[in-house]
Amino acid sequence: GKRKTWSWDQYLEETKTTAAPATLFTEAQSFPCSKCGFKVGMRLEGIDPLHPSTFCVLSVSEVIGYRLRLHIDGYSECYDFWVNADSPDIRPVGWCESTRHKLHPPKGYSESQFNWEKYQEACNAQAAPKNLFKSPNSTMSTSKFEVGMKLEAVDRKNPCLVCVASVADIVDNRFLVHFDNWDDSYDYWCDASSPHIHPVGWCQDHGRPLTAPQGHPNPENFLWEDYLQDSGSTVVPSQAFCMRVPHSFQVNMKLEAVDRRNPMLIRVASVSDTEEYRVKIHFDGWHEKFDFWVDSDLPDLHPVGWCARTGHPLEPPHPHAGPSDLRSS
Ligand code: MLY
Repeated sequence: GKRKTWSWDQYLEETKTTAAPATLFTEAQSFPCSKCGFKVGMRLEGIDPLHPSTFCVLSVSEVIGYRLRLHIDGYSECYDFWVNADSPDIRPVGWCESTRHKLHPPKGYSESQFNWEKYQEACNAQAAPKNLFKSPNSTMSTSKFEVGMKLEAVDRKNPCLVCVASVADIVDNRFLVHFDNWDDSYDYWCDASSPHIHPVGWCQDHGRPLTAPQGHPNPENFLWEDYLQDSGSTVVPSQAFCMRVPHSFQVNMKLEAVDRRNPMLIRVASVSDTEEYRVKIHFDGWHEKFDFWVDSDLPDLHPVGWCARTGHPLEPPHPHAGPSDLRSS
């Protein structure tokens, strides 16, 4: 049959629903104010999503609208990942050297052997121009955070656990939370307003269990005082924490969201449930068993119209018998 072009206006009217107001979204989720200048083949440096403490050599593999598929040079395509063009997780060639971060070389190169100039020559590749990268906005300060300081943090892979953690790195307004004696796969970058981080003593004050470092001799009776003394470390001062206010998304509000099973796709979506700092995302027309919880500031959520504005295809609601079929004629 003939297929009319899908439109948000018509869909909102037919379903008698409303778009989540653009003001509810963070800057990283909102309409970008510049075009994406990245081109396939350009090289850059950036955070490996599976190892957030590691910066690696990346190439742009695909550009769709304002989004990039990035490839970790020398590794399988199965590790490719998508970011928005203004992601703080990507940096120009030479950034690691100038900020004294270790750069993880492409597979097959040793760290001492790797040299960007020679590598670019060998690959006949261009470095992504510096002006394509978002310049850091210094709205929130990390000045009270120092590498090595201790805190209590939610393990986002096991969100019911609040654990002994350290500040492992600081870049611009963000720092890397690392869980003591665990590998870096649990690490995450956040800023001082994150609801997932707390000062030392928070669990005790709130009557909640604190997960001790891995291998702690007496995890049931972990004592900060002893641990700080034994490790010779200090704590993040409590004034450094400035937890943001809860989001204002409401159930049934519509938005555009990246499909996490196939992250090249952005779908028509709804908020199906809320918590203070999280929203449950439902893909319209799909079974609710595919709904999932995310932090409300996830950069993969966008206001209605984001795809049209940035030149990205938008996947309309899954067509089955439902309100969206009313429009077929
Ligand atoms: N069941 C998981 C729990 C890991 C928790 C790690 N956190 C504390 C950083 C496991 O043992 O792998």
